[in-house]
Amino acid sequence: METTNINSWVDSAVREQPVWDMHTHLYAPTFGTPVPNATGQTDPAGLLLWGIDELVTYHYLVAEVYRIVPSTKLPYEQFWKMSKQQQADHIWKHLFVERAPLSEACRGVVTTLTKLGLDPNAKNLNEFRKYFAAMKPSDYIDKVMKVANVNAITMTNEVFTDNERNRWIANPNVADDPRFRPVLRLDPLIRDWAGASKKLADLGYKVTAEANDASVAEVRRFLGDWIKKMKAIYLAVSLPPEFRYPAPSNDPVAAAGITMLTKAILPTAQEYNVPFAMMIGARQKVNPSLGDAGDIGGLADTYTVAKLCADFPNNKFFCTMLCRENQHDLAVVARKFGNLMVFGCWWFMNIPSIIDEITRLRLELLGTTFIPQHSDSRVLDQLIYKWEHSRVIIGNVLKDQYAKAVAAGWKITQDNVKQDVKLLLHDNFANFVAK
Ligand code: FIX
Ligand code: ZN
Repeated sequence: METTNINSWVDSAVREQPVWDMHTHLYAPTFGTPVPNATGQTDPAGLLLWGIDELVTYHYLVAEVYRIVPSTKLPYEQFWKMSKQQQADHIWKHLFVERAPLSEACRGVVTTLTKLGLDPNAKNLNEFRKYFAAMKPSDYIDKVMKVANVNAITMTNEVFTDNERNRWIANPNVADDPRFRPVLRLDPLIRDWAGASKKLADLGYKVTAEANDASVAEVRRFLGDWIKKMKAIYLAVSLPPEFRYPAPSNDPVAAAGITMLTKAILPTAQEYNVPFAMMIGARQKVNPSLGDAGDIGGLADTYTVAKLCADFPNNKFFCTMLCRENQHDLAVVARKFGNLMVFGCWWFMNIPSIIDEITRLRLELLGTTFIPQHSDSRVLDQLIYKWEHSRVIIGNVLKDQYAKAVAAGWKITQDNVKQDVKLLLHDNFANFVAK
């Protein structure tokens, strides 16, 4: 069997297979957009971000520009007081005009503009602003999904954030857009029971600061209410590196979180037959002045994931981890538990050298029984570069793996390649969330 045939089969399969993007921070246009556009309707607190100024002020690029113009020269407060356009002009000048855009986040902006038919070599953003201002958000979503070949966008719906929750309360049909799927995001329930319980009490749930049976029952009612309201396809949390199950004995905050996880979240997830996604390893606000860009990762505990999968065999778990050193062990844990679906190259893992490494070890340990990537896009147009870049890497890894299988004597067909790619880019996720 000619390798060139197989390689061309892989190239066409990864290019032609529509992706169901399982984790993004994108929103349907009904959630409002602050971006100037052809409809003339903007909402300063709107949640759908797109266009050049949002692309260039992505928090990854804010972090990177502060490595060039330090806060001693441009105090953080001064930067955050600048308009979005002024922030974008500052970043464009220092990261794109005055030096080559070599980081993954910078190259992503270049890829996106090129794939949209724009010239990324412009010295300023004026022409790009005119291009995006002429777009209507919903039409532009269709355009981006077509260019990126993404046929479903999974949202992150932060029920503990007032701006988002109030949009759901004002319009229960706010997410009725077939291109988008809701996910109930629950971080405070596990990370900060004290804060979460105050918010729940304000919403009329009879909880107290005690993570006792009465509070657990009310949290289950809250979860049921919102799973139904959102039609959530899974529940999700981001967890710190020190997340442990069972909880350490001397940590009442962790103990309250584990109580809510084991007595409220997982039983309710099982009751509604929705998976629970754990994104583990984010140490938040280590440089709070950078806002969303101020987090780092840290070594987490894969045995905790194994114990949860073992103790809750009727729950389905997604898991991704933020530390490179956790990736091999997490794939080994997935070999032991069919109720665990490992996914994505999350955040600081989402760079070509590490995507290649993680995808290779996952294929070698798990075959095609994992989800290689999610985009984590916060700005709609990022779907274009995040999937363009990842399709190339996933394709290269698959080519090598097929070549090894063929060298071992196995005969491959083009249908096999298409089926494998469909599993990796779409069906492994679709099947895992199916009721
Ligand atoms: O917790 C999360 O969903 C993280 O993905 C985000 O908080 C993070 O800022 C991000 O966008 C990473 O890519
Ligand atoms: Zn995310």
